[in-house]
Parts: sequence; structure tokens; C-alpha cells
Amino acid sequence: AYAAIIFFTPPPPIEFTSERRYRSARYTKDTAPLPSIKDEPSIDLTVVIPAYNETARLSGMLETTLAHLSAHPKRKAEILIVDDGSRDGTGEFALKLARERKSADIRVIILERNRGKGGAVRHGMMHARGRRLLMVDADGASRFEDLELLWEAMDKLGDGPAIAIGSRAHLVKTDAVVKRSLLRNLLMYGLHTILRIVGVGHIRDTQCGFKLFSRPAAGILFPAQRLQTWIFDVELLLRAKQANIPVVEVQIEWHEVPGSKLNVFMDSLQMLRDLLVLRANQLLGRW
Ligand SMILES: Nc1nc2c(ncn2[C@@H]2O[C@H](COP(=O)(O)OP(=O)(O)OP(=O)(O)O)[C@@H](O)[C@H]2O)c(=O)[nH]1
Ligand SMILES: *[C@@H]1O[C@H](CO)[C@@H](O)[C@H](O)[C@H]1NC(C)=O
Repeated sequence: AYAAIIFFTPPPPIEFTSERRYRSARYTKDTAPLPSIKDEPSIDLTVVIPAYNETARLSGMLETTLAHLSAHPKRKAEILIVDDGSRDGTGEFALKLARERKSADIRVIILERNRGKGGAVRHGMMHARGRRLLMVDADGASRFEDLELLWEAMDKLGDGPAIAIGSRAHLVKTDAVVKRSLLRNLLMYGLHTILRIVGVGHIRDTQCGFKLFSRPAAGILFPAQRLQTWIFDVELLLRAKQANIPVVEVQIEWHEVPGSKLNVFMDSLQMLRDLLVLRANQLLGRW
């Protein structure tokens, strides 16, 4: 069993030198070095957008994001688009969008190899400048304006480590979820059962792609994060529980967006494997 755990445990992520640099409207040809999560914050908010093959969905999502951010001019914000080794030119496309919107602070980081959503989010968080850090999916499934709900919830948690996460649990009985395929819903209930066993049963929706971290919380969680795949949220929430970081769930709007790249069968198997890897490594004290 021990050998199996070692075998299935992913190695720590390798960061290529090129991935420590970003491009932007100012740096289209060359690149500039990225800061570290260990540094002091220099702006109010970082929005991390993991993007894999997102040329179709990114521009609409970015549009609403920028519209909302410009409605709050006092809050200095940056957008970090992390191209997760896409093969459809997402990085170049993101850079084109950044050039079109020069006034916005958009940075594009291109990962050499595909890591998975967890790896892409982690990478963005490790190189963010914000006092608060938001992760949000590139598909625009969440309503970006709901950032304000997370923001207020975090204000109540104080200045230390804190997490405010979007929750879709209140939508379970509504069309948004009922209209999903039966298989997807069955898997959702299966996942809930396993999550209770893993130790994050107190969180009603672990998988929502809309989560806000205070910089102290991000500085504790992301350097330690090991899972690069879909289930990395669970690892973060479990680590938060162990570190006594307060987590508040906030109800947000959500609508299914066509074009999901989640492969229901294969990715469920992978999630199950990674949950076991996570729990086993924790029980053994390796993580
Ligand atoms: N599929 C996939 N998405 C990735 C990867 N790396 C980063 N992402 C990003 O992760 C986010 C979520 O991916 P989606 O394919 O939209 O997932 P989804 O099934 O729509 O998830 P829900 O919106 O929660 O239903 C998107 O912003 C992707 O671009 C990867 O390796 N594979
Ligand atoms: C990403 O795009 C490339 C090129 O279009 C394609 O070969 C690959 O299968 C895509 N990956 C996913 C998961 O859709």
C-alpha cells in the first residue's frame, strides 16, 4: 500500500524559468519578472484566471470582469491570465486582449506544459501582487459582480488569513443543476459522500471556481499545495481547516456555460484517485 501511495503521489511541480516571467501590453515581445506571494502586496486585488484552450470563452468573460473592476476605480486590481499550456493559442489571444485593453493591468503567464487547473491556479497565486486574491474560471459561469459578496464576507473575517468561497449549494434544487445530466448529478452526490470521509464535509460546495483568499491565507496554502488537478480545491480547504484559517461560504449566481472540458468519466476517476492520494499522504504525515 505504501509503495502504491508513493507511486500515485504526484511529484512537486517543476517551475520552468520562463514561467517566472510575464507578458503584458507593455511587454509583448520580451518578458518581465514576476513577483512572489512572499513579497508585500502592492495592489488591492489579483484576479487569477486559469485558461486552457479558452480562445472561445475568454474574451466575453474578460469583458465583464473589466467592466466590474472599472466600476470600482479605488480598488487597484491586476488580472493574471495563466495559460495552462494550451494548444489553441490561448496565450497569444490573451495577449492580444491585453493589448486592446491597455489601461487595464493584465498580465499573461504561459506555462510550458499543461498542469491541470490546480497547477494553473497555484502558479498565478504564487506570483500575485494583490492584498486579496480571487480565482475565477475563464468560462464566465459565475457572475463576476458577486465578488462584492465575497469581499464583504472577508471584511468581516478581519485582516489575517481568511477565505471566502462562492457556493452553489443553494442552486441544487433549481434548474441550473437539475438540467445537468443524470450522470453528473450522481457523481456530485458521490463526491459529497467521499468529501465527508476526507474531512471537508463541513463545506457544502468545495468545487466552485470562484474563491477569494486573503494574502496571508494564500501565503500559507499555495506554497504547500501539491495537487495540480481538478480536486485541488479540496486540498486547499483541508489545509485551511488544519491551519485554522476561517472559511466562509457565500451564495453566488451560477449558470452552466457550454464548452466544459471536464471529461465526466475520466476526470471522476482521476478525482477519486487524487482524493485517496491526498488523504493517504496526510494520514502518513507526508503532506
Ligand atoms: N479542462 C481543463 N481546464 C483547465 C485546465 N487548466 C486550467 N483550466 C481552466 O479551469 C477552468 C474550469 O474548466 P472548465 O472546463 O470550464 O470546467 P467546467 O466543467 O466548466 O467546471 P464548472 O464550471 O465547475 O462546471 C477554466 O477556466 C479552464 O480554462 C486543464 O488542464 N484542463
Ligand atoms: C486543446 O486544443 C488542442 C488543439 O486544438 C486539441 O488537440 C486538444 O485536444 C484540446 N484539449 C482539450 C482538453 O480540449
